[in-house]
Amino acid sequence: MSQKRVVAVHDISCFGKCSLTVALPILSACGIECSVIPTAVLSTHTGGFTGFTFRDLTEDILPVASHWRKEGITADVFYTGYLGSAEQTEIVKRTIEMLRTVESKVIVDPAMADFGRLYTGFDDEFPLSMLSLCQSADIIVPNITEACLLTGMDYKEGPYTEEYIETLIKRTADITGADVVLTGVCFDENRIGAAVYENGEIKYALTRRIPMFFHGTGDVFASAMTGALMNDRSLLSSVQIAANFTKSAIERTLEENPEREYGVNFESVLPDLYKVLE
Ligand code: PXL
Repeated sequence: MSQKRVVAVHDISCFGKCSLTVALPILSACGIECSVIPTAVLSTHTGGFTGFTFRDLTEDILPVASHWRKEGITADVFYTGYLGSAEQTEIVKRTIEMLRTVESKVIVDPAMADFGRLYTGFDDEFPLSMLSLCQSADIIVPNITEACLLTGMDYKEGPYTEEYIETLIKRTADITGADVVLTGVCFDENRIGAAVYENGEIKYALTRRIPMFFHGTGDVFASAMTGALMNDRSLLSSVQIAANFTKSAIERTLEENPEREYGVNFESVLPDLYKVLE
């Protein structure tokens, strides 16, 4: 069987371990060829830093796609994350339409918000544009805040009731037409993970909860999930692998000197991910 290829469409945050600087090493460790379409270059990510630079690469996206199309370059999976503007969501949708085959899958992480708030730089109209991209996806990976912004449901802090999570995930699936992996799901103080909505059924993949927030863990999770899926694991099994991997990366970071804005030490646990998928 030939090596599978993913096209990862995210920004490059030059410092801070998220988006492409996380997706590339994790997908490579999963044995997947990771081609990239960078959406922007920032000096750091936008959470917890001020004064970051932001080079918008919107103008480059369609020319990259046109060149690839001429070369006959396509992918098994298109995996999108942080996009710099509403205009970019439309352009990324067109890019995927230009390059995909009927067999290609589309995974969208609507990376735009957390803790009930949009990330710095996005206005209140942005979630509507992201919804449109989610509607062209096979699988989406929102956190609770993002699912609330996509559906218009009220954001609540955890721990959650099963009723809240099940209503939120069903509404997200209904409005997008995609399978949904809802992250940040916790029913008590001890366990956290994701809910999976697939074929009308809800299942959970939880792991030990570490009561600390680290930046970039959503990207670590979604990249590991994509890598596991591309190694022919089921969606639920991929989500459990990704939850365990993210938890191990957080544990490793805590053992060292935890610096909140600097992301997690996923590099040290990459060999475990590789072994699980072998
Ligand atoms: O991890 C999500 C993310 C990706 N890229 C940039 C971000 C963030 C979250 O804040 O700012 C630039």
